[in-house]
Amino acid sequence: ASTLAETLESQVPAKRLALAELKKNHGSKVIGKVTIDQLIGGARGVKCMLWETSNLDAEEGIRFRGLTIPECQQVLPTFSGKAGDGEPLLESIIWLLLTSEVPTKAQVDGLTAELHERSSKLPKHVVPLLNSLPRDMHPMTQFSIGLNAAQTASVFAKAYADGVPKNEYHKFALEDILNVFAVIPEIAATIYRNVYFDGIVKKDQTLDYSGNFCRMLGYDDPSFDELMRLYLCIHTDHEGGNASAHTTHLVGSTLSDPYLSYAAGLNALAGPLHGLANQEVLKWIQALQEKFAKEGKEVNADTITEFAWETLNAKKVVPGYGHAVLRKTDPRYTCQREFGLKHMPDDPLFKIVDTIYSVMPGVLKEHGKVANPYPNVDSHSGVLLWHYGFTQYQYYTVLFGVSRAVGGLSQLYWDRALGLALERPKSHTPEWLENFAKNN
Ligand code: AMX
Repeated sequence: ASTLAETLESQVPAKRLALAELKKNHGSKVIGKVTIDQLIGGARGVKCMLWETSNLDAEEGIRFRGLTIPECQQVLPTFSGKAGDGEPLLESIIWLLLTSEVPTKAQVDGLTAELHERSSKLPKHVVPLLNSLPRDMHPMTQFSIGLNAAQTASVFAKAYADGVPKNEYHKFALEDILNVFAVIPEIAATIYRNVYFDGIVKKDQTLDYSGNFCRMLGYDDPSFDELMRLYLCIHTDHEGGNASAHTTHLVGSTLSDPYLSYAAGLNALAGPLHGLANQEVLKWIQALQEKFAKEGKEVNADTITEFAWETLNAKKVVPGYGHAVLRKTDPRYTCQREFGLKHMPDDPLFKIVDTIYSVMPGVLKEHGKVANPYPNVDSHSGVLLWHYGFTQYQYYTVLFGVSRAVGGLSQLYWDRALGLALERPKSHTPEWLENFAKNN
């Protein structure tokens, strides 16, 4: 089997069997308990979701199908064709997340060509609809509207309406999933070009997915292409519990099609405690620069510390720091820092981010509230984009959204292939909890 669809189809029977056996032989085993704290506190740490594509360790960070980010950088095909020579191609990560196998360059090239071909499946009404939206509507709102509007092309929804049997759902889901991957760069680029430029989107399908996306956005710099490859790879997946992935999975469990499921995920990503944090980081740094420029002070460890305390004392969060699961520096932060050291060591904004990193964990530890005082992915992504002239930070979360589609929807394939159930946890009223607490 060498195409993506064939590779996946060949894996489905064994996976189904393994899950059925697990359920039959061990279904009643207890893997955790839930406290009232957890019920009130956003279900932190509650084990209640199956997730194939990646796993997040509090100390070590993310592994995509068992591979750390540095391992992915070593083994996955790159633009030059040689593993380890540059950043992995997004198509390699798509293959890895979906199949759990490291693809060959030929397989990746085949997928690139397939996605370019599928990009013509963007329904004709979507770009005119995007063109009609107000320029001051947030780019994430536009993205969500664009993807929802593209849903008219869903083959899953049509197959369901036509009465396709349940054990075939995944085949139609895969069609939609690959089509979503293929059409979102045009939706995203149209929004960028409309809001900030002339609305014209130019493609170059001789390039890979990320390179072509950069041309569509209007960038033509091989070093920026590499950044986009890295950016799109590391934001794909962060196990199942994060809000965008979980929302996609939840909505998909109602048999809503992949377009509608991921559009819901985008709305979750648009929240400031989640994906929007990357724009908030840039806003925070700009406010800091502005304040100290007015006061005639330079931005250094002392002034950054002062500004951090101002933020905390105003009961606001320091964007880009903290995490619901991680308890160490996010490896997605580290690999972006390494990219910065390699490509822009003297960039002033890069240096500010580095200085923030040198003081913020100490400040947050002293503050004493935060479970994780270290930076997350969003702390770094904006400044790298800024270096290449991509300064429209209100747009940054859209790039995150292009990438997160890959994780959320790769899992959605397996949700349907494994026949996972409608998600429906149990809620309790405060009265029930109080009563329970009295008697236990
Ligand atoms: N600055 C200030 N206070 C913070 C903080 C930060 N960066 N991170 C957490 N806290 C506060 C919380 O608001 C909470 O305060 P409360 O008790 O008054 O409600 C307290 O510390 C304990 O929270 P926690 O257990 O450390 O974090 P959490 O699991 O509840 O939330 C997260 C995790 C990411 C939402 C939080 O750290 C945060 O708001 N960070 C800033 C926003 C951000 O960077 N988000 C991006 C995360 C990555 C992503 O999804 N893209």
